[in-house]
Amino acid sequence: MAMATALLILLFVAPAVHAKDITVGGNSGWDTGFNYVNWAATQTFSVGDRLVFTYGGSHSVDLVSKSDYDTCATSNVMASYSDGNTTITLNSTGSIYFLCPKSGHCGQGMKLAILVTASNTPSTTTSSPPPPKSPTTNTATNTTSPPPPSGATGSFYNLNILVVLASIVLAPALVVMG
Ligand SMILES: *[C@@H]1O[C@H](CO)[C@@H](O)[C@H](O)[C@H]1NC(C)=O
Ligand SMILES: *[C@@H]1O[C@H](CO)[C@@H](O)[C@H](O)[C@H]1NC(C)=O
Ligand SMILES: *[C@@H]1O[C@H](CO)[C@@H](O)[C@H](O)[C@H]1NC(C)=O
Ligand SMILES: [Cu+2]
Repeated sequence: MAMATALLILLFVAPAVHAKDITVGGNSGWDTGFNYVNWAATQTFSVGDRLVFTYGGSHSVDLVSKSDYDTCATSNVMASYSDGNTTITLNSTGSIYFLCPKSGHCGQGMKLAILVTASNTPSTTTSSPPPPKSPTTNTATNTTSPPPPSGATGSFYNLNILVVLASIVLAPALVVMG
């Protein structure tokens, strides 16, 4: 019961810690007159997080190469957005670069470089272990099935060892209790 509760709590908490939405520039959004280098240094970006760019009609968001980022060029634009509320899912680790292609804006600091790191939250492997194989499933579906393979014999053997160990550990306790 305690085990089940612990698992439930894990499953409940994990998604909250997992992916997060990060509004670029915080309350300032995506605009001129803001230092995105300083801002990015205060954030952590992990795979699965989402960048949200919020901006008015006088701005856009271009996903660019490092050299374009460095020189405020738009010769290598990989994606371009101008909907005013652009959500970018960070799919992979490594650096990713954005800039505003509107005239002069990038030069005024409207550019963003971030380093995406691997998600360091507990993965699904820890929160949901695969259910143990049940040796009864084979026999239930086919009454004429051959004896279970050696794997099942092994687990039966292990079970016996467990029972023996349990009796060794529990016997003195039972004596004390009795
Ligand atoms: C912007 O997009 C995000 C996520 O896609 C959404 O949650 C939010 O409501 C949107 N905001 C506006 C003003 O449309
Ligand atoms: C992340 O993957 C989604 C779905 O495949 C895709 O639409 C999106 O463009 C990707 N994000 C980046 C930054 O490449
Ligand atoms: C039951 O197992 C036997 C022996 O492996 C097999 O020949 C037979 O086809 C199986 N029957 C069904 C319904 O799976
Ligand atoms: Cu702009």
